[in-house]
Amino acid sequence: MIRIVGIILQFCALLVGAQQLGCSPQCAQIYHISFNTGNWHESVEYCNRLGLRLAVVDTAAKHEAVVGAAQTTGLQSTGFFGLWLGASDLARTKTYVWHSTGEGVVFAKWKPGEPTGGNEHCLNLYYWPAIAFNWTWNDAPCDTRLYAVCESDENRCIGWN
Ligand SMILES: [Ca+2]
Repeated sequence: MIRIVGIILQFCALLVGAQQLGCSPQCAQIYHISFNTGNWHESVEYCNRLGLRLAVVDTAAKHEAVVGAAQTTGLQSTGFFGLWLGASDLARTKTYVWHSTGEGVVFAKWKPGEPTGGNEHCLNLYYWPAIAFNWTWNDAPCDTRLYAVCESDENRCIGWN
């Protein structure tokens, strides 16, 4: 038994050593941003086709990570950039739920005054400074055409250096 534990510890030490030497791949990507726009349902389907899901952004850290991934595309340079996130209130109006987990939206980064409701039932992230959206959340009509933010189902790495 002691011998087995010793072998496991040696193996772990080798792995740590390899990482320190840069021998093992480093995670470079948690989120995938679509190359084209689509409505909210198309975006759900797009992520699913990749074996991913529309992003569940249930913590401030994940929100910041999504914003960081979006910024690397450079698409915000036009002054307008909208991305679908994985929640809606389509099942019950005014109750936002993360589509792929069934969990209610608790952490939120709504722009003050949002969600406005009406015919707007799908959650998106906007960079649209002309109307005071600075990487903040909005409810939009689900047929609006925006980019998708996809992630793995456990917020795992999907791209390596
Ligand atoms: Ca709205």
